[in-house]
Amino acid sequence: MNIIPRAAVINDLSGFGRVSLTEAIPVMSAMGIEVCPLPTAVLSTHTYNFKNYTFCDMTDEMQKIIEHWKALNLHFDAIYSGYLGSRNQIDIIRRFIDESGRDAVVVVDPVLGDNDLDCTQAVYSERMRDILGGMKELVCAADVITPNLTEACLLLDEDYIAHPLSDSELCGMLRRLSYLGAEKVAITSVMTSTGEMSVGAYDKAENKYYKIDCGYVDRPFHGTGDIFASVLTGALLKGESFIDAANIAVGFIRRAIALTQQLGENKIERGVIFEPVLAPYFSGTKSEKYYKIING
Ligand code: PXL
Repeated sequence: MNIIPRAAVINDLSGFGRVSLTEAIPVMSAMGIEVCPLPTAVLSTHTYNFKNYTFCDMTDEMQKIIEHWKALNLHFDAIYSGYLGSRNQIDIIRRFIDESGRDAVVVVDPVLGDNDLDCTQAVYSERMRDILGGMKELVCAADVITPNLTEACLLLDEDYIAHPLSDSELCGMLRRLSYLGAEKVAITSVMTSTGEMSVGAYDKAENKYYKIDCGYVDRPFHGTGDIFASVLTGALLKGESFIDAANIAVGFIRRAIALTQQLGENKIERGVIFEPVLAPYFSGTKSEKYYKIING
């Protein structure tokens, strides 16, 4: 461990729209983590609902950044990846993990899309099929994975589940994802049969399955998956257990969503207003307990 836990955070930098690095850096820094960003692309906005966004691919730079970090002999306590734009980038990150991730916690947020619609696109576009193939390999190298429900179905080659999930369906899906290799699995954006939006979590070592209640969410909010994975990684680095780290992440998102609704931010592509929540949240406030064991 470094004095301040250090994380290599591999994600895109989207100028407007609150996703990826513009969430990971402030959130994890506020948690007391040293964030070393490895940008996969630089965009004017994220790609959801915006037209004519700019996109600068950073693949060549990524390789150079990694080489320089290697020369500096940097030690990372976590390697955390999000949006990767090509199969080539996935291979670069896979090598980076193999070479420098020996005692780092490896968190892979397998960003592939959201909602059934995106799922369909992901299966039919050749580029996305390539990325999906790469992601399936990358998740094998992870200690922790955080797919949303769409991504979970894609990784498992299963049809998207449009109906609310029963606890046993959720547990089955968590278990099947864990067979891909990661010890700890969280599935976000799960509508459960009891009506609440939830995160499902499974810790293989403990053999316990959890459902974390995200409260009432009246529409999809953009960028919450990135916040979830960022807070989770930060909390793991601060020594929290997996379930407590996931619970802290859900608690933070619940507050950001509540504030976003209260302030009337009504464009889903702008993401959730998290900035005013950030400082007080991480200065000693205790998170409420939103989870319960649903198996094990
Ligand atoms: O939040 C996922 C994400 C990350 N990066 C970019 C995106 C999206 C989702 O749309 O467009 C560039």
